[in-house]
Amino acid sequence: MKKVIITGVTGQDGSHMVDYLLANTDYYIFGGARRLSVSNHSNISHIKSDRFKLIDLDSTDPENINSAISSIKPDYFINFAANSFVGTSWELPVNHIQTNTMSVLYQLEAIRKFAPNCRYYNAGSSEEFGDVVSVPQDENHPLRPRSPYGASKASARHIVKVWRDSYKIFAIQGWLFNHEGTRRGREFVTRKITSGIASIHWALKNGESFKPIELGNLDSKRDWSDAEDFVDGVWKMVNNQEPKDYVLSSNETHTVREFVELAFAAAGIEGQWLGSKGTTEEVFLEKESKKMLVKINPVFFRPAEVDILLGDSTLARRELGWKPKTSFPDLVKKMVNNDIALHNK
Ligand code: F7E
Repeated sequence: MKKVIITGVTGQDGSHMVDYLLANTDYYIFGGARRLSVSNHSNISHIKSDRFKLIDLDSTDPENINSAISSIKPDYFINFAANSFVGTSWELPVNHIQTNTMSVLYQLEAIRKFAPNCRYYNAGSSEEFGDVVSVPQDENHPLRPRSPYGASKASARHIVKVWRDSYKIFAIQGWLFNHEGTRRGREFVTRKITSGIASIHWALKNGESFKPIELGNLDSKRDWSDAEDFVDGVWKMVNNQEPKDYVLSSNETHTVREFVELAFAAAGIEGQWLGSKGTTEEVFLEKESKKMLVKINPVFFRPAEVDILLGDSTLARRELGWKPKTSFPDLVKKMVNNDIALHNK
C-alpha cells in the first residue's frame, strides 16, 4: 500500500487533503502536525479511518524530518505546513523563512537521501507574483513578492526547482491563488467577515447589541476559490507524468468590498455603504436601523499590499483535466451558512 506524508494536517488544506485521499485512494496517510500544549485538532477530529495516523512533525527540525522520511519512506510528501498569514509576516520574518523556506530544503535533502522516488509537492502561492506586471497571472508571470511571506514562498520555489533539476527528484510547487472554506482560519479576511456576520446575525435575531466587523483595505482584489477544489488540483499535479508547476485559480477577481456585500446578503442582512469610498471614514450600515455593520480600522492595512490577483489556470485545466466546482457566490454562501450554524451551538 502506498504511503503519503501530509504536513500541516490540522490546517485547512492538510485536513481537506486527508479527506480527499481517504475517499479517492486506498493509500496510508501519515498526517504531520507540530505538538502544541493546547490541541488545535478541530479540522481533523472527524477522521476515524485506520488508514490515517497522526505523527509529530516539526518542519523546522531537520533531525525530525530525516527520521520521519527515513523510517516511513513515503511515496508522496505533500507539504502544507506553513506560516500562511501574510499580515503578520512583517512582524515574524525569520519565522516565515524558517517555516516556509528552510523546511523545504530539509525535506528535499531528506527525500534525496532516504526516499529518492518520493513525489514531493510544496504549497506555493499567488503572493509570489506580488506587485504584478500583467493581469491575469499565469505560470510565466515573474516572481515579484511584496511581503516576507511572498519572499519565503518564492525562495522555496527556487529550491524546489534546483533539487528537481539537480537530483531528478519529482518535486513541484503549484501557484495556488486564495482558497477558502469552512475550515479557514478566522484571521483571513473571508472567514473574518463570515464569522463576524454570524455573530451579528444572532445578535440581531436576539435583539442584542454587537460590535461592527473591523477591516482594512476594501479595494484589494483577490481570486478566491474553494479549498476542497484545490486539493483535487494538487493531487492531479503531483500525479502528473512530468514534474511541472501549475497555477490553480478561479480565473475571477473580486474586491473585499464585494465579498462583504455578498456575505451580508447571504445572511439576509441588507446593508449600504456610507462615507467616501476608499477612506477610513467609510462604513457599511444596516439599511433600516443604520446600525454599523463594518468599519475601517487602519491597523489592518499592510505595509505593502498586493493590489490585484487574478489567475489564469488554463494550463492546469487543459493538461491536468482539473476544474473548480464551486462558484464564488456558492463559496460565500457556504461559509456564511456554516458560521451561522456554528454560532448557534
Ligand atoms: O487577505 C485584505 C488584505 O489575509 C486578503 C493566504 O492564504 O492567500 C492568502 O493571503 C486581502 C488582502 O489573504 C482585512 O489586505 C482587508 O489584500 O485573507 P487575507 P492573503 O493575504 O491574500 C494567499 C494566496 C496565500 O498564499 C496566503 O497564505 O484582504 N484585507 N481587510 C484584510 N485581510 C485580513 N486578513 N484582515 C482584514 O481585516
